[in-house]
Amino acid sequence: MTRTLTDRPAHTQDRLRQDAARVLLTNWTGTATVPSHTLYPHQWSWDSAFIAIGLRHLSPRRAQRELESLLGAQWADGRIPHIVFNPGVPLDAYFPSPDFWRSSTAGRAAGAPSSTETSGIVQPPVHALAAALVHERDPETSRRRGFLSRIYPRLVAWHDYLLRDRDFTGHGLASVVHPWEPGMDNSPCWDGPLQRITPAPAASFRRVDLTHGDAADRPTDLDYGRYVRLAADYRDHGYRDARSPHAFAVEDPGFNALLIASEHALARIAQALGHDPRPHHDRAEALTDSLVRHLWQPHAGMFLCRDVRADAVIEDKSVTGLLPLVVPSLPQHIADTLLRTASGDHFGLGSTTVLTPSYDLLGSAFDPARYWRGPAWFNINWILERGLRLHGADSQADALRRAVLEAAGASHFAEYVDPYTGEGRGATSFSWTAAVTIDLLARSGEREESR
Ligand code: 9WN
Repeated sequence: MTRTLTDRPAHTQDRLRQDAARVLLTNWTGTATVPSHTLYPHQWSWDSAFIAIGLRHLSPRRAQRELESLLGAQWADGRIPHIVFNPGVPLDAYFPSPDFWRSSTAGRAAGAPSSTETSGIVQPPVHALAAALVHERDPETSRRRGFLSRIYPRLVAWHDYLLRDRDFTGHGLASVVHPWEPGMDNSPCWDGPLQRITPAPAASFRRVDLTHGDAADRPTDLDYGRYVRLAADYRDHGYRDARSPHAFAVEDPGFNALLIASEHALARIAQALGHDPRPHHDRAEALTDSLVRHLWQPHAGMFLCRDVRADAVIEDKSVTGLLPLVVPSLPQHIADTLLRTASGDHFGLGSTTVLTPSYDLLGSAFDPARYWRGPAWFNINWILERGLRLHGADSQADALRRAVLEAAGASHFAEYVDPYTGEGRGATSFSWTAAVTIDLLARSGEREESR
């Protein structure tokens, strides 16, 4: 049997925890944590949620501030922007920069803040889950600071925005309107819908990501041109969903599964505040029914994305279709099938892969190195570890936890890794990799807190 990190003496785990803590300390800016000082020098939405989940073990207060600073940039319509820009960072440090998004002017009618620059799109709604976990780690500090009472109405407004302004089909699910919104930018799932988008001319923008990242790992220029076109179109329609053409619109199972997990977390938050949790449970159950009715695909053995504009299923198997494992009241036969698919030939969990890949190992677009087209990501594997445990697959969850810790330490907290070898790719000292490491170490050998 291979010796794994958690079989080693405790000081190895202590060392890993210290190293991970150092990453979060170094990436802290005073109000928030950057994903990476080189590649992503601002605050990112779902990154901050995962970061808070790790930070809660180091400093519950700082974990609360991480979420509070993100929510401080929330728009009046309820959206949480995917980037909150740090005014102290030069414009040319990241593209698209604040002068591209122009949120405070172009987004004024949609309720963008006037004194903070942000992007205009969103990322997966992991925030209520993070807030509940942060509170539950240290309820005393949380109560003293009034953390939940301040954050709860904002989280409710966030979910309301998604289900009010982003339900384009009437299915009761939120759609994403840009490949950056589900957080899996370059997934082969978007190749079909993106074909319809005329790319912005290459000379009209300058990519900064290639200064820090390897071109072979990053999205192509053609894809970037399309990302820019979609974001510019949204901006030019004032970021108002009812008025925007949204040439790209997709119902993504992972995005909606995280919304469900977060709606259940809102119920826990409501309960802690002495409010009625039932409306949140009811909404979570209604969302679960819609997710199953519209995105479950028995022929694939998993959930698949839906191209809203083409009114068609996207047949690519992406790890997003396994993320509903994190939904508590999934019908048993669906949970069982998902567990089989995760460990089968397409994802190889516990057999051919070290960590769950982002995309189908057998898919023709599979690439173990290129962004979201195959590599394994640590936040995604953290979600799956949770989902496995939730559905009683404890030994698989334990094995995945050990594998995440091993790969995180060996890769110096890489942004993502080759799913077969665990070899690190992208940035190192990446914040959410360090954060989920700290969380999984803290939970090793203990029973999970309430979900
Ligand atoms: C665009 C920050 C973000 C993550 C995303 C990841 C990548 C940005 C980019 O980095 O996206 O948002 O420039 O590629 O795909 O999931 O939140 O870590």
